[in-house]
Amino acid sequence: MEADAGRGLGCQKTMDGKASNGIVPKKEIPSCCLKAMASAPELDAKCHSTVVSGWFSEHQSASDKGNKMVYFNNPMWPGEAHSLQVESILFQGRSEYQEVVVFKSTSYGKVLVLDGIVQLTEKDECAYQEMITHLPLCSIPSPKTVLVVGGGDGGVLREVARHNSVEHIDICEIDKMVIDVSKEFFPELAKGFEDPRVHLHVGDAVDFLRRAPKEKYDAIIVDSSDPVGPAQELVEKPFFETIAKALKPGGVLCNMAESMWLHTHLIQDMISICRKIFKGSVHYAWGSVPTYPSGVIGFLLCSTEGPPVDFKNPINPIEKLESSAEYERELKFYNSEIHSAAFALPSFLRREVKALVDSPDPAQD
Ligand code: SPD
Repeated sequence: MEADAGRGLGCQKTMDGKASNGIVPKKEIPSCCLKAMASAPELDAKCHSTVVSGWFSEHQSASDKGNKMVYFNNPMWPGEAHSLQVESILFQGRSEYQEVVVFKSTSYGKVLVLDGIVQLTEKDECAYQEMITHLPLCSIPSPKTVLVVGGGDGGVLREVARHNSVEHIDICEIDKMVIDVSKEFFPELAKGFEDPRVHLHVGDAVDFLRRAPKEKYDAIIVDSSDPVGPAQELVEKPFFETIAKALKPGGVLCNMAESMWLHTHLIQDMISICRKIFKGSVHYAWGSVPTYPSGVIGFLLCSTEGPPVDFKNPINPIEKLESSAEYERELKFYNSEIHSAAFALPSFLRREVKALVDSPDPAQD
């Protein structure tokens, strides 16, 4: 389905071609995010992606109030505009869970947008997928069983597949439309699904983890969208508890953990919750992704009680894998130096993180 750039995406069509009225149900915001959005009065803001005059603006949500278009701030980053120039809209559809848009930008290649929020662009996806995958997998000696939560575009699978020690990869993605759209428009990411070690489960990860065998995984990677909409439960305590149970002793979690510039309270909450649940260690790392709000994204790294994990000094360095014959695609962002550097926190974040945790871990200092 092709649509012109320069026109609002208010008139939606579902993937099966049925027209929809474009009304998105009101979204409940979790308490941790309410703190982050304390200054946003638009609780009824709708998450429509919007293209106006050839520009996609992530901050905007459009609402038609009596024939007058009113634009709201996105509750996750009030008062900011993140825009990309649009060459053409390649796909727009509405799944059971969210609005899915793919467009071609003039400077970042193709862009995947869910509920009005940029998930990836062809130009900078490498930074996010490589970091969220290799930070955990290079921190343990020989990862064998891995679970990816979300990650329906396949980019994280592509990165996990670099690790020869891995024997089994489960992925639980709730939205099949994301997988289908990625296979069609982002083959460089979706090729991750082709690896024979991958087992795809389309469904709710909260449910999947509740039913997961105890101590099954060496590593769990939570590659979710922001915690508004389908990913809401993925930053809450019960979810982290099921993750800890599904990990082996000394197993690791890497969870997408937003921007230190925009979501300090959410980060504090996540660290605080995880410090109670993960008896090994809990750390925050970050990296640069230019098309995410504020240009950075964080990762929460936790380990369960068991063999200690030294997150800051990779025991399973990627450079060792890079020299192996099966290594096809060059890494663009991640290396062992970036790995260690990712744990260095700016002074303001160090202070804020330290102030909230119950028993500060000296390693965070
Ligand atoms: N604010 C956007 C955060 C998006 C994180 N998920 C991206 C999915 C890429 N595999």
